[in-house]
Amino acid sequence: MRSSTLLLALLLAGPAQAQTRVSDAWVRATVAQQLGTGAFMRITSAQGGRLVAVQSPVARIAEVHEMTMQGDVMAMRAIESLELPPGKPVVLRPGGHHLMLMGLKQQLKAGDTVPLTLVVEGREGRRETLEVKAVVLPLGADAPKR
Ligand SMILES: [Cu+2]
Repeated sequence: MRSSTLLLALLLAGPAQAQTRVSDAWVRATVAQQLGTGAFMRITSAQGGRLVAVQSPVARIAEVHEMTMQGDVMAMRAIESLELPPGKPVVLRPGGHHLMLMGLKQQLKAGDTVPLTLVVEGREGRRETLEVKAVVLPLGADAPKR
């Protein structure tokens, strides 16, 4: 009994738990001198959680953004966290929730790969770190063709 409890604890604590999955990650290409762009993807959290932090080596600042109406104008703003309901994919896409990369250190060209680190806080406050490789798609891209 005791050893199986320990084993379960190790399994739950191990890096292989991967309760959250990211797919179809992409970043919109930039032109020279452009300082910000969006990153988009599908996130599925098996047990539910919240996306609480984002980082990328290509950007000085990375935030989770939502779109809101301010009068007649669509605007975006940073949010503290993004709710990930259990088992239900959350799609980040142009015009909706997205990750904002700001203070870009380099131009992002179509075909490049951008590393992103996502931190998801699960129930009981346990944090999961996801390393994501996002492909850079051309400026006019809307979503990856599958
Ligand atoms: Cu934004």
